[in-house]
Amino acid sequence: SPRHDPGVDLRALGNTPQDFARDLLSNLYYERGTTVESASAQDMYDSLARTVRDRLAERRARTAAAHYQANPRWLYYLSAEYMLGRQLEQNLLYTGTTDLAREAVPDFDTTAAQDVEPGLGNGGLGRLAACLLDSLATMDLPAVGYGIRYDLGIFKQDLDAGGQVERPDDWAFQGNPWEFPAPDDNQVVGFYGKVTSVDGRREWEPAETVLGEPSHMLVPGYGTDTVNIVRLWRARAAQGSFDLTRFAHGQYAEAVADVVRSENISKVLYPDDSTDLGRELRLKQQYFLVSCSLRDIIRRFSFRNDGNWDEFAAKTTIQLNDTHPVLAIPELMRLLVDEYELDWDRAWRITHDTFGYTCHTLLPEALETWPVATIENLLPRHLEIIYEINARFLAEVSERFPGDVARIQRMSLVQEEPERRIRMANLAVVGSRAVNGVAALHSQLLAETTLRDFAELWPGRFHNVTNGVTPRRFVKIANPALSDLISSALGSDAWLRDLSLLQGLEPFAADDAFRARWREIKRANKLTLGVAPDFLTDVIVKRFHEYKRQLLKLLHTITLYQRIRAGETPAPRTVVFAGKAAPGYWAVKDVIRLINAVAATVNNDPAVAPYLKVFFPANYNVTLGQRIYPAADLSEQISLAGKEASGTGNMKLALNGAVTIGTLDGANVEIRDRVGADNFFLFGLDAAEAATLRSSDYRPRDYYERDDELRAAVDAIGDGTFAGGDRQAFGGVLASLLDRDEYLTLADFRSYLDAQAEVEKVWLDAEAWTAKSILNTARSGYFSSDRTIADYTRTIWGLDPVRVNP
Ligand code: DL6
Repeated sequence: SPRHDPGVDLRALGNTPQDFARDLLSNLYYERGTTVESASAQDMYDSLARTVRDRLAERRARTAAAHYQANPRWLYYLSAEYMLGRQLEQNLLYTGTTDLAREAVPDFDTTAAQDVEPGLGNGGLGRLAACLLDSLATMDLPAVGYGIRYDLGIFKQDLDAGGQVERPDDWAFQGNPWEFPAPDDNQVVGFYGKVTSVDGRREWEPAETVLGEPSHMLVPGYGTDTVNIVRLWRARAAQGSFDLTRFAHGQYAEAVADVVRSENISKVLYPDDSTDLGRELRLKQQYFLVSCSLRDIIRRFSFRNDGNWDEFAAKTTIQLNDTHPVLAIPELMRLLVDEYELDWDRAWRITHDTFGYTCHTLLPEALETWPVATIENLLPRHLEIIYEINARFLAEVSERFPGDVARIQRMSLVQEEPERRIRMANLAVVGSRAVNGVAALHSQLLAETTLRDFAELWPGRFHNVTNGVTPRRFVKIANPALSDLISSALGSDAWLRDLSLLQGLEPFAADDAFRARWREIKRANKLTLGVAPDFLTDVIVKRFHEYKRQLLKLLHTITLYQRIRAGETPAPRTVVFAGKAAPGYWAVKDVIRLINAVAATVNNDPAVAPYLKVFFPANYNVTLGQRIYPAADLSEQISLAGKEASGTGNMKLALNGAVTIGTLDGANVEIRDRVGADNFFLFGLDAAEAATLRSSDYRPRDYYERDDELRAAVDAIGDGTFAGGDRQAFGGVLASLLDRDEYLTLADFRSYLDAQAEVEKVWLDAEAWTAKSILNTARSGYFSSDRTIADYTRTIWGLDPVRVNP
């Protein structure tokens, strides 16, 4: 029977200034129990958020009704990470209530500043997930994102004496008004225990159970009434876990031990995995996400399709965002075979037809593996199922490649040496009907290197879907002045839903007045960021990793510094570094310390001040990114070719009119193809050359000895110039550069400096630079996540839009 009463008009909320102000007051009175006069900034923020949220909730109800009616094929996106970014400004924009809110709220800016970004992810992978959800809703596609509601998101980065210090990110400490808890949709998740045979069937009796309690946040589409959801699971101890007897005996810690153990599962994003317990906790998180989500997916399916399993894969497509949720494959098999009693072959057909897997890396060390012993202990039945999948799979490989033992060993789901481990990427490929990389080069290299054996076995299974970013958040919200200029040039804001329309800006690259206005906006954005408005703003903002080569940028910065000290007068520039390093990744934490040491020296040298500044704002996150991209002139995408899967910062920067200096890596290749070689500063080895050099007898010291400027820059790191004379301070960085240089920084140094000389030449011709900047924006429409979703829908998901009745 219909759950939505057609007699009730939920749209009574209305959008006049009076309606909006009334609802705001009502939330202030009835939800916060306060008045305008005594409201704190938090009270006002919470009430405003609820007022906006209620408008989305009404659309959500209509979306749910439309979905119920259509009984469509669904996409379920499983991801351990979502970097959602701040919600208030987005939701004001999507409900068209920004002006109403500014009018109704006494001090809007203070109120809006209370909005906290839920940092439930690390970097590109998590932000991509958020962009894809935005585009799915915008394109009216029925989708649910599933994830974990970590109590503590990605750590907050502080800089202490230039070094990274991690502080907990208690993002929901003040509550999260955007969230709807649904405690009665909870799921029970088991761990440990034993497997027995009962009437010829395997039965898992977990020794420990935990509740997964969902809440959801709304994911509105832009320019449409569709509002999808992202459902986040939080671990709770079963009711009655509190030990009253122990508490009565004063054993307070023991009294809550079970509660704490259960709830630790969703306590932090990526618990430290340097201990066995930490590693087990990560695996627990992965299974927790998968188990809760699959049961929820089956519940949703059964509700409309009456347990007709042959329809399951037709109605359900599940995308695995990297390997973190790959346990979903054996878990679905377990549910189908053990709980719903389907035979293995039928269960396997359904499972295989349901899953798609996106790989986000080329680094072999980033492909997850789990010790067999850990899985056996935590998930004994899943290990049996993985073995059975493996046995059947290897039989297929042997049949295709008889006697090819080496191939069988490479492809096996079980790595034997030096320790028996389960290879999650292999499991993902075997259990999915489609596998994709995230940029053309990445997908090509996956098929040629990392996943080559699989691509040979099943060439039709491999696809490319180049990443994209949402122009709503990263242009419209981040850069309102530029957005207005674009809309007035194009005659409408339709480009926000069809980013290919940006092409219409091309002729404006030759329009003097337009270029002047473009520059004015960039200048104002620099002032907002707090950097010198007339300096070239040169930005490298991303996670810290050796392959991303922040160190190459730093060597260039040191060279500029030394040239200025020697009397040269280069074009003034601010080098902006921002990003976090994994807490245990000491090699790059040293690089952060070194950058800040260089910054202190450079920024305190009056002779250098007119030409060079180094700026390292702490705690790079979505919010800070939204301030940096609009201010950038030069986008640094300088990873060693063949290492960056795609990158998405490169897209956000190009869309905001930054010109890229980059290697032929990841999506840089496609950016260059689209914006044109004349509007991109290319340097460095390509992927094939880099692979050849790495596998040869590469000697970084040869480069160091041959190049005077390189030697001077490296020597300055070693001679204490940036460490008050302490020669040991950066010894680790120095040794890694001169002795190993795994990512060929020294090999690419000279070519990089040549490209930077070209940058400077063009920059000094402001009109020529601005034309390139405009053409970068005009030709980057392809990098909308709407296009990414269109590609997924066409090649992998096969979804149809469901329109929501107005
Ligand atoms: O696909 C999103 C994003 C890419 O843009 C980055 O190039 C890639 O490094 C990142 N991958 C990861 C996962 N693992 N590793 N390494 O974060 O995905």
